[in-house]
Amino acid sequence: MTTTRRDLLTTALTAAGAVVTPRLASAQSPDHDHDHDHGGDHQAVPSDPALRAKALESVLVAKGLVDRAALDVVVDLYEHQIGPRNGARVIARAWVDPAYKQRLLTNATAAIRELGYGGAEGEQMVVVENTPRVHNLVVCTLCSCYPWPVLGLPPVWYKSAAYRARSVIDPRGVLREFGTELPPEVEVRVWDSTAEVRYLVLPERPAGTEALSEEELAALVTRDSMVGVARVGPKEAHA
Ligand SMILES: [Co+2]
Repeated sequence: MTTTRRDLLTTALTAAGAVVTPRLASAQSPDHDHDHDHGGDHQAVPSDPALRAKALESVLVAKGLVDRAALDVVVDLYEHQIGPRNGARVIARAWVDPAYKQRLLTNATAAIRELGYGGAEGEQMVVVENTPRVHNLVVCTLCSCYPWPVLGLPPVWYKSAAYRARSVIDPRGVLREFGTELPPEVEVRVWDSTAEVRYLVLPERPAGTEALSEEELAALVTRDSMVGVARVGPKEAHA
């Protein structure tokens, strides 16, 4: 018998659906409510939407309607450029404007909206400040909750089972793998995102940047520094 690509995809989608349902049911808990629509990230096999997206992409590419390289450019744009640049502007504003920083730390959602950013996946924002004594790290232990309006799409590593588990068990080890070595006296705080609350790290402003403009400061702020896996260095390449 001939097995078509469509049959394979149908089988894969059905199998994924069968796995997803019981896992999702058991993943619900009162203290970490994940009653939202990216629950597909909760299992190891690709999620139902991911499989559908992949199937759709395959068909479009096969029919010559889209170019895979062009798709990669679009994803890169949202994942690395547009999204994190919004967050970087928020951080730079906080660095130059103490009153804004205060508003950001007390009501992040409203302060971020002042700069025009908000909406889906960012309705309830909390900003946590790095200091010489405290370093903050953001994770979503159950799936991939992430503040889209300020950071764009979550990177693949943020969604990985390894990052989600190890950020809690061994945050310093995870930070080391990202090249971030923290002195032992610095306290590491790990923030577990939920469907409701999304966290953004306010990194420390690097020394020697007093003469920089707000725009130049924003250019130093990387996506990774706002998730907390990195710090902002004066010579850091942009995200
Ligand atoms: Co989540």
